[in-house]
Amino acid sequence: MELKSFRAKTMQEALELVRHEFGSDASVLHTREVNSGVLGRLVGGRQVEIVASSGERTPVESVRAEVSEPASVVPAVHEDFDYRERYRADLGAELASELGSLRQKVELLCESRGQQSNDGMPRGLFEAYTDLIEADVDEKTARELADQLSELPTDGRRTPQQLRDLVVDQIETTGPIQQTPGTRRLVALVGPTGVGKTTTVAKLAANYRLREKRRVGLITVDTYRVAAVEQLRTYADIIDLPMEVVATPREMREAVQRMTDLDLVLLDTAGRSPRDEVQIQELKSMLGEAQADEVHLVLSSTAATKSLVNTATRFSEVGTTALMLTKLDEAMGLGHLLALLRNCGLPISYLTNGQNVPDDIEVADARRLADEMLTATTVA
Ligand SMILES: Nc1nc2c(ncn2[C@@H]2O[C@H](COP(=O)(O)OP(=O)(O)OP(=O)(O)O)[C@@H](O)[C@H]2O)c(=O)[nH]1
Ligand SMILES: [Mg+2]
Repeated sequence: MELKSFRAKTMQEALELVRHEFGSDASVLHTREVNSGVLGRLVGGRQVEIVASSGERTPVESVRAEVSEPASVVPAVHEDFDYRERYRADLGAELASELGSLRQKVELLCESRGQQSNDGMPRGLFEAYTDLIEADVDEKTARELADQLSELPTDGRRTPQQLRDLVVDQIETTGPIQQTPGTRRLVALVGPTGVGKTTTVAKLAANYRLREKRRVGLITVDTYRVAAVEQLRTYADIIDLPMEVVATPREMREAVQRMTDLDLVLLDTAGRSPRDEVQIQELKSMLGEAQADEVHLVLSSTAATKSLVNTATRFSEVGTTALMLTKLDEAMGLGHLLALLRNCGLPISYLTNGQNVPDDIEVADARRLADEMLTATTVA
């Protein structure tokens, strides 16, 4: 007597194979469904296996053409044949064939996607994408930049320089405040509380007065916070600058009038909550009275991307014209700022990187900032 297993997609086909091999008097010893797991179905599709012999046990014709029960662990021993041994060998062969088939399918899948790798991203770009993510750039921005990178001509491989240049392209800068001697320029700093507006006003004032020898004046509308006026007055006294404190739109008009002869007037404002519409409108009307030439939105680079973008949107109502980023020295990586720069529509004017007046400020430079952004910071 001969014993053999037959596999096919359907029971009918498997039986046909048995019939072909052993004739119509073949006996069916066992039937089972193979590749019945999710993985098995994905890889090889569902199959039916019949173990049959040429002897007489269950005639082929009496087997129902469907699989009813899952395979028993060890089928009944048939006469003197060591069926368990055979079954173990079959199982090993089956696993090996499934793994081989799986490997083949994965390879085919990769090939069919050509140059594509993770999530449809061309292979050469995947490295750039992960570099951006590591630099704390948000997922959406990283993907968009990778897409933009894919449109650039390449000799087959992407260089870090290409990515850097692309990031540089996203950063628009204003250069320093342009002050023409004999023409007064009025520059206001606005933003949320505690971001460094007053300190930055002091840094700018000191630099324009002491280094550029300009006639600089200060105006503050921050009468909300108890020590705010004194904070700015201390700087005004040290640098020897005229300073005005205004509380109403009329006072603002008069103060601006009194400072017509100066080269540069810096206007410090109270920290406003971007969520408070009344405060934003108050600020807007004050700036309207001042007729500011430039309104710089001051934001701390330590804030999260979403909050930065939302804040910039709210403050756009007051007529912001540029962006100042403070506290770069405290930020753990700067990549998150990229989304802000791409979305707020404002060019960057200055960056500040410490508390020291007047030294810790620099005119924003796109290349330097891009380098800083792409330097991933690892927090221990
Ligand atoms: N590390 C660091 N600290 C800064 C920087 N700029 C300002 N600060 C500090 O941030 C704190 C707040 O600064 P202010 O200039 O008072 O901030 P502000 O925006 O005027 O605050 P409000 O007027 O209350 O809205 C102070 O302790 C500053 O010394 C910076 O670039 N780096
Ligand atoms: Mg202040």
